[in-house]
Amino acid sequence: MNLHEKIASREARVGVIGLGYVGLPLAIAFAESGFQVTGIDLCPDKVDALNAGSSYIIDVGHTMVGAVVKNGHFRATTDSSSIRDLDAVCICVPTPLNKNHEPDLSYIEAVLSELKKHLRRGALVVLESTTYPGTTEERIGKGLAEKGWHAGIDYHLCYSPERVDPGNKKYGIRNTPKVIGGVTAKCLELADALYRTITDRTVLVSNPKVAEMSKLLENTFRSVNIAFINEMALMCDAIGVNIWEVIEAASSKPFGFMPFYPGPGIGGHCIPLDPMYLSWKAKGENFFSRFIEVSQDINRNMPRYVVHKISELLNTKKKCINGSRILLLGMAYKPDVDDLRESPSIEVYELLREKGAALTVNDPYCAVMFDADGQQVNVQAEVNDAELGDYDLLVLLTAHSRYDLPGIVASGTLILDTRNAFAGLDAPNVARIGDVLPY
Ligand code: SAJ
Repeated sequence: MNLHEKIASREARVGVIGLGYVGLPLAIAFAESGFQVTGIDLCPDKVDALNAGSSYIIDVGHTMVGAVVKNGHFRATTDSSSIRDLDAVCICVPTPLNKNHEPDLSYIEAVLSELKKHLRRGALVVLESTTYPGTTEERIGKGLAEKGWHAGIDYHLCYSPERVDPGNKKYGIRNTPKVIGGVTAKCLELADALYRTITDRTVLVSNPKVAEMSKLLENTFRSVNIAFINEMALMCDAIGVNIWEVIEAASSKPFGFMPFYPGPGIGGHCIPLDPMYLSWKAKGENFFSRFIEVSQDINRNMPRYVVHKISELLNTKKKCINGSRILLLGMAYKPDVDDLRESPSIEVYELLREKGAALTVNDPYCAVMFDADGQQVNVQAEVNDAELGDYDLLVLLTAHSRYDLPGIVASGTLILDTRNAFAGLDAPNVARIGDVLPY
C-alpha cells in the first residue's frame, strides 16, 4: 500500500513534533480523524500530562485528549527515535527571535538532526512553524540532501503555515483553510490528502516559499495596520478628537475599510515576531522594509504612551506615578487567553514599576507572572469591587470578558481604558487612550 492509500485508509502513522498551541490541536485533530498519532515533545511534563489524559492548552479540552489516549489513537513521547515508525511528520516547533531580533531556527535545526537519523524513506515531512520564505528548502531540504535524500524522490517535503488563533471559538482547524506548498507535485498531493482529513479546504500553492510568504503577509498586514491605527490614536490625542468614535464612524463604510483598534501595544507569539522574520530575510536581499520597521517602532512605543497618559491622568488629581496605588487589569496579550508572551501589559507594568508606582496586577487567566528581574509577581485572579476605591487609578489593559465593567466603573475610581472596553457605559471616571482627557 502506498502512502496515498495509507492516508486514505487512515493506516498512515502520523507524527506531530512540538505539542504547543499549534501542535497539540493538530495532533488531536489527526487522532480524531482516525489516524494513530504520535506526539513528540521535549518536555516530559507535557508528555506525562497528555498520556494521563489532561491538556495544558486552553483550546484543547481534557476530554478531547483523554478520549484519543483511551482509544489508542494518540500517545505522546519525548523519544524522537519514534520518528522511524512514522509515515508523515508535521513540525510545529517555536520559531522565536534571538536577542538581536533575528530569526532563531534552533528548534527547527534540532528537529532536522533527528529527521536525519530517523526519518523513514518515503515519508512526508510538513513544516508548519512560521518562518521566512526559503526555510523549508534551504534548511530541511538541504539538510536531508546531505545524507543523499532528495525531496520528491526519497521523501516528501511541504510547508503549510499554522493558522491557529488562540481563544477563537468560531474558527478552528476544521473550518480554517490550509495553505500548502510542496517541493514537488507528489509532495503537494500527499500533504493535500493528509490535511483534507482534518480541514474542509486546502489552498494549494506552487511551492513552499509562496506558502511561507503568505503566512508572513497575513501577520505583517495585521502588525502594520495595528501600528497605523495606533499612530492615528496618537494623532487624535494630539488634535483633540476621540479615535474610538472616529473608527466607529469610518466602520460604517460598507466597502474599502477594515477597522483595527488602538491598544497598549501588540503581544502574542505571532504579530510582534513574524514581521521581523520577513524584514530580516528582505535585508539579506538588500531590501529594507520601511513599513515593517516603522510599524514595529510605533507598536513597541505604545506602552510608553500609555504610561504618559497615566501620568497626565494622575496629574489631574494632583498626583504623580511615584507612590500612586495603581491596579492593572489584564496582563494576557489578548482577551480570554492565558498567554503572557510579548504582552504589552508587562511592559506597562515594568515602566510603572521603574517610576515607583505601588502596583497590583489582576488577570483571571494568568496565575503566574515574572518581572524583568525574574521575580514572581503576585497576580490577583478576581477583582474585589470593595477594594477598588483604595486605588488612585485603575488601568484596563486587556478586556477579559469576565471583567464586571459596570462594577469597576461603580467604584468611582479614576480609570484609564486602553481598549475602549467601557464604551456605552455611563462612566464619567473613565479616560481613554486616543482621546483628550475628560478633565
Ligand atoms: N491588537 C490591537 N489592535 C487590533 C488587533 C490586535 O492592538 O486591532 C493587538 C492585540 O491586543 C494583541 C496583538 O495585537 O496584543 C495580536 O493580536 P491578534 O488579534 O493578531 O492575535 P494573535 O496574536 O493571536 O494573532 C492570531 C494570528 N493567527 C495566526 O498567526 C495563525 C493572526 O494571524 C490572526 O489574524 C489573529 O490571531 C486573529 O485574527 O485573531
